[in-house]
Amino acid sequence: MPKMTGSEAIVRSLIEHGVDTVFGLPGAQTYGFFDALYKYRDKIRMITSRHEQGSAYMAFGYAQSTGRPGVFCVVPGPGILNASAALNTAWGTNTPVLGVVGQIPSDFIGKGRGQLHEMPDQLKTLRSIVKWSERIGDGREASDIVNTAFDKIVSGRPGPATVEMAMDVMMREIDAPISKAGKARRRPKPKAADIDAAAKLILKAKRPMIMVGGGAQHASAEVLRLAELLDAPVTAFRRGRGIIPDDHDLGMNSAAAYELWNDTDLLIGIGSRLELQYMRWAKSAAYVQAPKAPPHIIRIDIDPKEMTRLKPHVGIVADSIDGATALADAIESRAKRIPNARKRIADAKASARAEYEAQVQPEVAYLDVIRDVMPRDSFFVEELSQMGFTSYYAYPVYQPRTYVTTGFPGTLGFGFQTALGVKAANPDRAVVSVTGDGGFMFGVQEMATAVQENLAVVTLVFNNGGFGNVRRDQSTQFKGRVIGSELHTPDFTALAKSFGMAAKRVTSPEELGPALQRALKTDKPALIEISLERGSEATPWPFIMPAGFGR
Ligand SMILES: Cc1ncc(C[n+]2csc(CCOP(=O)(O)OP(=O)(O)O)c2C)c(N)n1
Repeated sequence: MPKMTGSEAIVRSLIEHGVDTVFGLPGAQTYGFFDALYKYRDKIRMITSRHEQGSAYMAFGYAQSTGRPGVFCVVPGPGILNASAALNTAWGTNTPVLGVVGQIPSDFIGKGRGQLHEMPDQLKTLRSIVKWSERIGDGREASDIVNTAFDKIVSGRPGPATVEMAMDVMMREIDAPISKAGKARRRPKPKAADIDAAAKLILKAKRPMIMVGGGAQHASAEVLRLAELLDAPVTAFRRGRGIIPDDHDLGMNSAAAYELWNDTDLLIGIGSRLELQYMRWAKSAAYVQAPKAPPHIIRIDIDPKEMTRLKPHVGIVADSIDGATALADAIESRAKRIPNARKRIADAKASARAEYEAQVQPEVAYLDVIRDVMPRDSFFVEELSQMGFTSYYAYPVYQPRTYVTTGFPGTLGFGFQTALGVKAANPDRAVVSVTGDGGFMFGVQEMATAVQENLAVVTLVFNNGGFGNVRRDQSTQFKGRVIGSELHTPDFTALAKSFGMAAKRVTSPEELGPALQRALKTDKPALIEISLERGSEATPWPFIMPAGFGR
């Protein structure tokens, strides 16, 4: 067997799994790993971030935009803790991310002597925040443990995992077997009794609605087949956007779908937590575990625990493809198209559009311009901002995986860093990061990464001189007691130029269109700052949480 270091055993296993990019930030405990990356630099591209949160969010962007695992490597203790917000985002959005983490010298682990980067119990801490975490105590185990890690992050409900290795184990030479990748993805078969029960409910329904989430991103064709058998509208909140294009007759954004909600007698959730229906459209803080009909609820989810978190009337534990196919097969010969359904959908879409166009300005005007310029297959990376919230419904999405989101973790600042990973994974497709000034400052240093690696993301910074959402809440709900939300901001265009980026400032949607077009054409990282007057954006929230927060 050939001699190699423990680190090399990990890197060769990553290659076995088809990994072509590793994001990271090196340090003493990962020198061995980076040296192995050097050896295999013709197979794996290494992209260095300027902060570990950037490394992990880039891996997250890579994974969410492709569906393939994203990989990052950081030092232990402060390095992995810096990356932990992104691990939380990957957990919350079921995104397959693998963190390779260094560890202090093996003899010192758990001794509390205060080795560089030591933390109380790294493995236990990580196990409490990711789907699966393991230590590779011997390089000869590396290949098997990496295989298990990949199996964990893509099987069942996908999610993040970490593997850690002590710095001495990383450097130690071993005779290592590299076992082949590729355990089959486990897919539970839908139970016939559940399919029968669901088919009965479907055949009785007069006004069904389908809600898709991130768990159906790979199941466009199967979801569409089911929807077309019934002429049922298909909606999504964030992670499920693009599965059915917004301009398809049956595709509806969430604001439009709300107009049909009161009449809905059957909700079919596919790979979705149904956050929209039971925590946004219903009062957000009201905890209801088992909603009463109407509407009846059918859920297809690969995670059996989901069926107890929000109890459906019929639960189908299956992959979205298998569940939707089984349902379609079961009803195909008996399903009747619902008369007038397509007209009702078209009317609701037009009426919702007219309402938010009238009420949510200037956000909708800016989003229209962006959509107009960006190609159909381009990626839109949202942010926690006025533009990002409005984009949940007012930015049409046409293809799976092209709307990249932080989901319920809601991590301010994830956007720009994530967009760089999206671009690294999709160099031939356009990527726009749409962010507020507050969120952009979380990852501002990664402009250096963008320039160094020529990650041609176009970043739109909507500068309203504050944490605008917080400022509005304080003004309206706390009688104007504004605290901690007014911000001094830099001259973003000058800042971007100082990093070597092209940059421009605009002040209207009319100016943004040509500026965005030009920026896309250069195929280089670019920033456009949009100056807004403080407090000038109308609230996007009535179209997301019509019932408000509260019980
Ligand atoms: C990590 C994290 N910290 C704090 C928040 C709370 N938060 C939500 S929106 C927001 C303000 C966002 O400001 P900005 O990025 O400038 O966008 P704007 O609302 O002004 O459009 C804050 C602080 C959060 N979501 N995530």
